[in-house]
Amino acid sequence: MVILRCRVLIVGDATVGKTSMVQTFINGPSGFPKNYAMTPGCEIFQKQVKLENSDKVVEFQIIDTGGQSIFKDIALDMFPRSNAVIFVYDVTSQESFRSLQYWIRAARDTLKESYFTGIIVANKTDLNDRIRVEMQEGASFANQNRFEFIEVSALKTQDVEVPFNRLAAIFARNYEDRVQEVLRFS
Ligand SMILES: Nc1nc2c(ncn2[C@@H]2O[C@H](COP(=O)(O)OP(=O)(O)OP(=O)(O)O)[C@@H](O)[C@H]2O)c(=O)[nH]1
Ligand SMILES: [Mg+2]
Repeated sequence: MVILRCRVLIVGDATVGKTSMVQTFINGPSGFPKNYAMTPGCEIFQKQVKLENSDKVVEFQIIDTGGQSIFKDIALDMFPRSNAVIFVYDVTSQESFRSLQYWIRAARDTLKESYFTGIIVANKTDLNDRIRVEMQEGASFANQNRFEFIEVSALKTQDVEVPFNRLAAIFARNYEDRVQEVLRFS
């Protein structure tokens, strides 16, 4: 069995549901926090994802950052130490969607682009009657930035594992490509 370690940073404005998404991914529906508790700085979690039809396991080190503005510098410090970034916005908040431009620019400024995989996650899709950012808008923004786009609801534990499964697949494929490259030149 091959274990690939991937450090993934979760960023986005305060209250978009970063912690809720991470907790439901790790612990299932019971992980959904009952009350809002801002993440003070950052918290690190670990979870393994086994790839289908493969001997590979991706071990995620998940860095859940606090989106409140006083913690932004802490999140920025984490970028160079990450292999992948999940950018989260809240579908009921235009402002959280616009903020992704800031987070993406920060990522591009500090990460070596070739080693950085990004995914855009639209959270709180259960709040259908309060949607302010249409799915199409999110999807085309992700497309312009060459990131994948995934809609989730942490509250309903709906599709919270999808971003991590996608990252695991991309990460394993990049690893295979690098192995092939090394073999070609050896
Ligand atoms: N309706 C709904 N509410 C959600 C969802 N995800 C999170 N929330 C609520 O949104 C609020 C903020 O959730 P958090 O997960 O703490 O947000 P965060 O992005 O980690 O916030 P910071 O740590 O301050 O950056 C809480 O009251 C959650 O209950 C969701 O999918 N649907
Ligand atoms: Mg949080």
